Amino acid sequence: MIQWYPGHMAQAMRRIADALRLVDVAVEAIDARLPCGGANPALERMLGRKRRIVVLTRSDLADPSLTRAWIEVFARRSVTAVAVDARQARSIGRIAGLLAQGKRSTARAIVVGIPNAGKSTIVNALVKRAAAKTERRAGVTRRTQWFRIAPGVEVMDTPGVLVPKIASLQTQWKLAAVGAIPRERFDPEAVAVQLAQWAARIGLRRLPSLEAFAAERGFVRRGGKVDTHNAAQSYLRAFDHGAFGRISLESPDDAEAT
Ligand SMILES: Nc1nc2c(ncn2[C@@H]2O[C@H](COP(=O)(O)OP(=O)(O)OP(=O)(O)O)[C@@H](O)[C@H]2O)c(=O)[nH]1
Ligand SMILES: [Mg+2]
Repeated sequence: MIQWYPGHMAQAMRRIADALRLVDVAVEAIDARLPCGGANPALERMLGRKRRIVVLTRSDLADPSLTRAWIEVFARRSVTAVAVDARQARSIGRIAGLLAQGKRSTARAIVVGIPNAGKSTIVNALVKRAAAKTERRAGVTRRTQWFRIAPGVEVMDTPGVLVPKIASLQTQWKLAAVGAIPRERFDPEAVAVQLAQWAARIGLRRLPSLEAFAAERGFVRRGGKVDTHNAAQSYLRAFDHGAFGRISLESPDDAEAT
């Protein structure tokens, strides 16, 4: 069971609630590989009727046809969703375009989402400089902060917020696999095994079993014993770098995701 809800998240939720009164639009960053489980229902309830743009980040790592299917799901719920590689300026140009498209042009926007979803990367692309700190791990941004996009236009970066209790075991390992939970909070071996078993179950042959991966990559200690801990870490890293190809962990067809 993975549990992680540090104090700064509760505080961030309060700060976000306060800031929502000031903003015209909320940009919700969601990892394209996990469009349902990677959203925070508490955050979405808080957004209420606020204008919302969903930005599916890491679409470069997600299955393109599933991402298209997800965008249609959002459209059916009257939510505008765009798929991006947030590190690419061209992608973010589309978000900037959407911000300018509202009833009246945006003066203030807020970027929200779960940890490591790519929020600060989006902010940096919007302000066109590395203003907010980004890193390949969850929990980098610790406080809310305003940044200036253009004269009279501001965007707030916020810390990633999870729900205090992640109900589904499937969602727990999937959140770990996409990097939303810090590495020291879960057992990499358990998560890697779940990922490999899930792939086998749905017939995704590009993901090897953890044993096959360990053997192939030479994760063997002296005496022939397999170093499963390091193999599992390497397995999860390979997944997160797209070494197994572009893989989405949820399909709109999954009963779980609807
Ligand atoms: N491949 C890929 N990597 C991305 C994308 N967007 C962000 N990243 C990377 O993901 C990592 C996390 O990005 P951040 O912008 O720090 O994420 P965050 O949501 O601000 O994270 P916290 O502040 O910890 O909640 C960084 O290493 C980014 O370079 C994307 O679209 N594609
Ligand atoms: Mg951040």
